[in-house]
Amino acid sequence: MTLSEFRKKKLLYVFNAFFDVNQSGSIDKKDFDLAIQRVSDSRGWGPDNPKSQQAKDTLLKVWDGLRQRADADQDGQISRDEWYSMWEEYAKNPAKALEWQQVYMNFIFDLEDSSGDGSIDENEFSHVCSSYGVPEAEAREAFKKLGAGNEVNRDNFADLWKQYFSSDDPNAPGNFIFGKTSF
Ligand SMILES: [Ca+2]
Ligand SMILES: [Ca+2]
Repeated sequence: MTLSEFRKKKLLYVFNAFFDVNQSGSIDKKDFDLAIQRVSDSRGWGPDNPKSQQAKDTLLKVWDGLRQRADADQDGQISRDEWYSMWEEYAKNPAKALEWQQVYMNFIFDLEDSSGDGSIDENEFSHVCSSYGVPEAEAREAFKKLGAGNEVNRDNFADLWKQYFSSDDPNAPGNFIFGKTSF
């Protein structure tokens, strides 16, 4: 299954908005250092806060897993093409996601579930999506398009996540899981 242009656009959005934080055109350790800082700042966690340390451990684990799997030419950078081919592999069998992909999905879920009650509501969702650059009104519309009602629990989230990264259907509800309504 080759990567459609539509799926490439979705993958590129996540690459740019969530991973290539310093907008250098590739993903490396520096992006993760910035991401860790950004998450702690947005939550108001000081460096001594255990949650800050936890976010750091999680994101460094993600970077390690990503680098080991995706950095085909081993130059310490994940290029766009390396990113695409990794997700192309994922889409062949989303049920067998790599460990870092699961860790990252749970990290984003926990980030959005700021009240920690095990589900994400529209306010929590739009708050996090807009911190990654999506206009709030668009994120609110995206939340409705997820078709999950008022709350998205972790199981729904996992199903929608799989659709985002593997579906070519422009109407799949999972396309909206990062708050974008069009690509
Ligand atoms: Ca970068
Ligand atoms: Ca590389």
